[in-house]
Amino acid sequence: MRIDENRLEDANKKSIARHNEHFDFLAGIMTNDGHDINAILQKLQDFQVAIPSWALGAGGTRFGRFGFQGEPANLEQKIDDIGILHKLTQTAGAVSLHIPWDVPSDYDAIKDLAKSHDIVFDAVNSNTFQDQKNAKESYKYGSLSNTNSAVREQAIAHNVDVIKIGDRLGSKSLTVWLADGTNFPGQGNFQKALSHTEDSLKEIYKTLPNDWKLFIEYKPYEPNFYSTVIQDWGTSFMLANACGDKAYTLVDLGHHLPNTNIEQIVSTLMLKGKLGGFHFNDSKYGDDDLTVGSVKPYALFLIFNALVYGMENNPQNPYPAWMIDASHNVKDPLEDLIQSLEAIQEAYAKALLVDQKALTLAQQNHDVVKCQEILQDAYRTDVRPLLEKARLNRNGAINPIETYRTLKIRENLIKERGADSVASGL
Ligand code: RM4
Ligand code: MN
Ligand code: MN
Repeated sequence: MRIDENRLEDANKKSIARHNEHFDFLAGIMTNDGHDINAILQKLQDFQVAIPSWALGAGGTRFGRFGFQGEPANLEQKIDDIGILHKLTQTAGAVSLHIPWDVPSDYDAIKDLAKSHDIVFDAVNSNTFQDQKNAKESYKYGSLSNTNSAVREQAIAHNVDVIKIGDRLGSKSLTVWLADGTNFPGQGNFQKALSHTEDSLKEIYKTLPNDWKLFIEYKPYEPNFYSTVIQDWGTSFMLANACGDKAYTLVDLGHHLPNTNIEQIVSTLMLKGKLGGFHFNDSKYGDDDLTVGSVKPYALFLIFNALVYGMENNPQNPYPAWMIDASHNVKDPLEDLIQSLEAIQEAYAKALLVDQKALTLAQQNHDVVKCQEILQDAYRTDVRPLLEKARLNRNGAINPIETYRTLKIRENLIKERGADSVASGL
């Protein structure tokens, strides 16, 4: 299904007076404070986040899965869902495919469909954490790190295939996330596992087209609980350096032990020009994959503050690839994604309000109180009217969730696809 322009406009008409009032008030304050509103709006409008093809249905846990009705049953329908998100929010202009969960059957058709929704193909993701039907070798004891060279070769070949698939779609990057690790002390040899992984990544890297990037994701634990081969940003950074200039670290917000200072990691990577990709989500305990900004919005703002600083001061770091990597157990996936997109834009807008000059001065003067005041002044600003304006400027919805509900989108999807359609993914 597609959103009818006229109905979207009607929905906006109902909120426009309220929006104008709020926007004018905020614009007045911002102008007095010396901010260039149009420049900030342009940055918000340009900020596009990829939606993972595996996040449009119910996620579930290892204890169970509670489906949603009207889930997208194939790649075409997934792209249609992202089209709905993009139409409403104007910030979801990309899709990130997980292979083999979402292998296109007709490449031209899928490219045309994405184009018709104004969606581009972002990073492609390989999967060597599950055994596929008829696979010769098993990943039970690891993939790129496996002690058995036949398994490593199969995993390398899969990544090479994923690059080829992505290339046909116009993707420019491959994300590698490994489940490799051990569950028990003594089960594996740390040094051998790391060396094998490095060698395997180098093999994959060799086949990367010149204008592509390799993103190496890290995660401290899960599915293995004693050790993970690429456990932290340092290991990922080391492997990226070993591979070469086109290899980068990918930060997934949920892939850190509790209380890790992620903004400092972001800063270090950008200083070294090695922050390639970013997976947004939120968590309380681990890789919880919750809605962005739902648990720790201030931490998200501090991370964005580091990202904005890096984007403005680190030309050595390429523009990062942004993606939401979340899972939906109890919310309608589309509503959950709208909330995540809103939280991302909100944190970004607030970070753009930080008075960088004043902050530098306060830091130089060791005025710790002032430093905190500057950050929190930006954080406490209600930037929602700015987000509304950015969406309106691109013909999106003033209030995406409300519009989603007014237009009865889920009800329509259920009518179209039925109550028992199931999306592929985890
Ligand atoms: C992992 C990781 C990867 C994602 C898989 C599905 O925890 O975050 O990015 O590809 O989940
Ligand atoms: Mn991830
Ligand atoms: Mn994850």
